Parts: sequence; structure tokens; C-alpha cells
Amino acid sequence: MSRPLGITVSRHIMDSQRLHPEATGDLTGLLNELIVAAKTISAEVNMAGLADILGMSGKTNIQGEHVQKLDEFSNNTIKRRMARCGYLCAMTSEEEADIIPVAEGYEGKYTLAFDPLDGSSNIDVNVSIGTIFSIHRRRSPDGGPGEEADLLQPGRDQVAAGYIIYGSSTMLVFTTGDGVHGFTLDPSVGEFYLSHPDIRIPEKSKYFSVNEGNWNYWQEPVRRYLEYLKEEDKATGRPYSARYIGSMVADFHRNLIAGGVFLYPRDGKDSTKTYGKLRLLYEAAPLAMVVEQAGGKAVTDDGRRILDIVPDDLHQRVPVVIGSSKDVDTFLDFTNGKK
Ligand code: FDP
Repeated sequence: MSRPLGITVSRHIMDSQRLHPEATGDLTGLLNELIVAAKTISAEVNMAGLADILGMSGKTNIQGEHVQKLDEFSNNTIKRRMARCGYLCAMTSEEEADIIPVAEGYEGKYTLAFDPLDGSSNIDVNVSIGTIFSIHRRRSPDGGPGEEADLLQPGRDQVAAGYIIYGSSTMLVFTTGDGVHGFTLDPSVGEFYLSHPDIRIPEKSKYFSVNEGNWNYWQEPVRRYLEYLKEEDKATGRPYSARYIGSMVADFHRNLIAGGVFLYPRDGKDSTKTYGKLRLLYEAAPLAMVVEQAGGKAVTDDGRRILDIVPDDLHQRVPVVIGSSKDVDTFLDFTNGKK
């Protein structure tokens, strides 16, 4: 079988860089390093089901090496690779409480926020999981280590954002502010090839993704919106169907391609849950940039644009409603009291 001469992700990034004569190539270099980390994680995720058979689920493997849990492995893979890539000044990860410094002498002009393995409750059951990333230009002067303020920037100032989904195939989906493009990993050659150029999310959908187990904890407009989606009305394409995997990357990706609206509203189960569950810097903001670049919308459950929120904490949580633009608009009608 002859292979198609596909466009690799490196070629795509280089071609995009050519459109910006002022570009130094740093963002290209940064993305390429991140892609190597993603391929490493993908290979490990694909081995996950074999862990027990190969005796690698305990603390030591057959070589006597320490074996890490997959989320720990993913975090370390990104952290170690990116700390010496020379393009970053600081990082933050879902797995670490504090700002992550880069190696001395390797400080660059960007920051990276990442969720190394999103959907962790699905790791052991062979359901899609993913890595989410967000890149900003540092605010502090170039040179020397970055500061927390370099990471606490609103999503609208991201220079690139995206995710890698480890599913039936591994896909990289990202934007540098010039549309959203998807690449599928050919594991036999270890390359991501352009498979989904210029992704556009359908304007209106027939799917909603939400954990309805939290129904009793939601606010009234959220409940009424969900009730509305479930009512029968042929003219507006209702009732909608439910699709909820419980990995944000997987739910989001499905909706991006097939159309849909994903919600994780505040649920008030306890006092710490008044802002929902998802994290702003490395879950909500990057996916909000992707969805907006694809023609969709992302807001909070009280109608604020996610990309406009200025973070005050690295691990800040935020309620999220994200997806097809008309479906998010209908949600806003409920929060604004128009419906
Ligand atoms: P998880 O806790 O499994 O890591 O990031 C948090 C997250 O997954 C999202 O990926 C997912 O959308 C959500 O939590 C699922 O939460 P619920 O189990 O409360 O529905």
C-alpha cells in the first residue's frame, strides 16, 4: 500500500510561520517540542491496557525501574522536555500547585499552561483522554525566569492553544489564531498529518454534553435550558440527544466536529464548588480559543466570555458553557431572562 504524501504538522507550522515575516521561529520551535512530548505520552497511553500483563502497574517494572502513573508520567514528560526547550520562561500544570520554573539559562519568551492528562477518571477504562495546552507571550521583560503574572493572563491574549486527544487514533488540534487545524498521528512513522484543515464547528447542533447527575445542584436557568433542549419541537430540532463521556477533551472534540454544546456549570455541591469544576488556565481558556477560532462560543454560566476573564490564581475554576454558537446563544437567552 502506498502512503499519501500528507502535510506533516511541522511543515504546516513552518508554512504558517512564513506568512509572518516578523516571526523568529520560537513559537514554531516551542510547538515542535510540545509535539514530541505528545507523541511520547501517546505511546505510553497506548500501552496502558498492557500494563498489568507486562507487570508494569506496580511500583517497579521488569527492569526494576520505577513506574509512574500515567498522569504523573505525562506531567513529567512535558515538564522535563519543555524546561530545556529554550522558548519558555515559566509553566503551570494541573498536577502542580506552584509555578514550574524552566532550567537556568534556558529562559525564553513564552509561558505554557497545561493539563497533562485530562479526564483522569477514564484512564483505567480505555476511554479517550487528552492533553490540553495554552501558550502566552511573557509580560515581564525577556531574559531571566518568568513570574506568576506571566501566566495569569486572559485567554484572549493566548498566542496558541489546543489539545491532543488519545482516542481511537491520536489527534492534535490547535490554533495559532489563524483557524483551527487537526492532525492525526500515523503511529507507524511517528508523524502527525493534516487530516482536518480549517475546522468549523456546526452553527447549531442536536447534542448536549453535561453531567446530569448534578441536576439538583444547578441554578434555575441551567435547569430550564436543559429542560428546553429535551422538549419536543420539530421546528427547532428538539429534543436534543445527550452525549457525555466525562473527559472534557473527548466531549469537546466530539462537539467541535459533530456540533454540540458542553456545559460544566457551577453546581454548589459545597462551598468550594461555586465556580464549577473546570480550570480556567489549562482547560477552559485554551478550548475557548479553539472554539472561537472554529466559529463557536464559550461563556460562563452567567454569560461572561471565557476569553475575557483575567485570572487571579493559577488553578482558578470557572463554570463553562462551550460549543456551537447558536446553542450557546440560546443558553444566554435563559441566563439573560429572555426565555
Ligand atoms: P477528570 O476529573 O476525570 O480529570 O478535568 C476534570 C474532568 O475530568 C474533565 O475532563 C471532565 O469533563 C470532568 O472533569 C468530568 O467531571 P464529572 O465526573 O464531575 O462529570
